[in-house]
Parts: sequence; structure tokens; C-alpha cells
Amino acid sequence: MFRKKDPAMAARIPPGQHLTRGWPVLSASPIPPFDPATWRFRCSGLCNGAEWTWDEFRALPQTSITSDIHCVTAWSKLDNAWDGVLFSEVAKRAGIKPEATHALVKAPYDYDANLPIDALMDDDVLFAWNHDGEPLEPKHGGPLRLVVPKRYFWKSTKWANEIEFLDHDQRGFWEVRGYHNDAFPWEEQRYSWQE
Ligand SMILES: Nc1nc2c(c(=O)[nH]1)N[C@H]1C(S)=C(S)[C@@H](COP(=O)(O)O)O[C@H]1N2
Ligand SMILES: [Mo]
Repeated sequence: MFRKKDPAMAARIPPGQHLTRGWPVLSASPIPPFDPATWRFRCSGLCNGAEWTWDEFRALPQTSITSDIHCVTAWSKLDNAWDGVLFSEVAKRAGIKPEATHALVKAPYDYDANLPIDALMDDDVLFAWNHDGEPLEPKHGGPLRLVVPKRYFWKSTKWANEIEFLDHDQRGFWEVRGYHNDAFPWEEQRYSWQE
């Protein structure tokens, strides 16, 4: 039910945000085709290197996390149940090197989003294949998307298929187009001019 005036829920809505019904779709590209036979997830840059097929990736240890979504276009959606694998688990298996301080999480059509490794290693950051118990719909990033609950939702790369580990920060798709590098919703870090 949509309970706009529930104080406990209101306390979970950052400044300038409102609750949405449903789940809006925001995509800067078409939906990439997904073929489980040819799909690969790769780790590049400052790590030993890794590559998983879809079946191999799905066999990684599963975690379930419920978290809130805050999109910079001002909608928030509470209590999303995600199943997937922790970013930290993937990074560990890829043999992340100590020099890695940042990463870009990438998708087809040149989408990427940058974050510090510390942020990505948080225990609520995962690559999700299910939402509310159902396989993630292609329009929402299926088969696999990153979920970073503590940042605006553009940091949560849909159709994620690569992590590039870096020893410096490098702005991603929206971060070079006028959006904030850090993107904390509770600080309303929306635009790069605020930095
Ligand atoms: N690959 C990719 N990931 C993306 C985007 C995109 O255009 N391409 N849009 C981002 C933005 S701006 C938001 S708000 C969320 C939207 O996710 P949704 O469409 O599932 O609501 O995905 C983020 N991840
Ligand atoms: Mo967004």
C-alpha cells in the first residue's frame, strides 16, 4: 500500500525525494541482448583477472538484501528484495590487488559508473539477478545489475558485465555529464557543480 504519511516511511525518504508507485525505467541505451550461452562477466585492471559464464556466475554464493532505491530524478522506492552475489565476493575471487582504490562497473553501450573500492566492498552492495523473488526484468537491468543502496541509483549499473579495477578515480557515464561524483542522497549530491 502507498502510505505517504507513515512517519517511519517518511523518515526513510531523503530530502527532495518522493515515494513512487511502481518502478520507473531509466535507460540511456537500448536493452542489450542476453544469450546465456555467450554472456561473460569479466574483471580487468588491477586484479589477477577473472571471467565467468552465466552458469558459473549464478553458482557464486547467493546473498539476499533488502534496500531502498533513490533516483536522482526524485523518486524513491522502498524495501526492494534483491538476490545476487556481493561485490566483495566477486572482487575477492578476481584477486583484487591492494593498489586498487577505485573501480568502474561497466555495461554494454559504454555505460559505466565509478566508485571507491571501500564503497563497493560495503556489505549491502551486490550484483543482483532477482528482484522481489523474480528474475530481474531486462528493462531493469536483467540478467544482472549492480545495486549500491547508499548512492543515487545511477551508480547501480544495469546489465553489468565488467569490473575494471583502477588505482585512481575515473568519472563514469553520468559523472562526466554533469552529475555528482559521490552521489549521496542524504546530502543531496545531485550535480557536479556542487562538488
Ligand atoms: N547500463 C545502464 N545502467 C544504468 C542506467 C543506464 O542507462 N544504463 N541508468 C541508471 C539510472 S540513471 C538509474 S536511475 C537506474 C534506473 O534503473 P531502473 O530503470 O531499473 O529504475 O539505473 C542506472 N543504471
Ligand atoms: Mo537516474
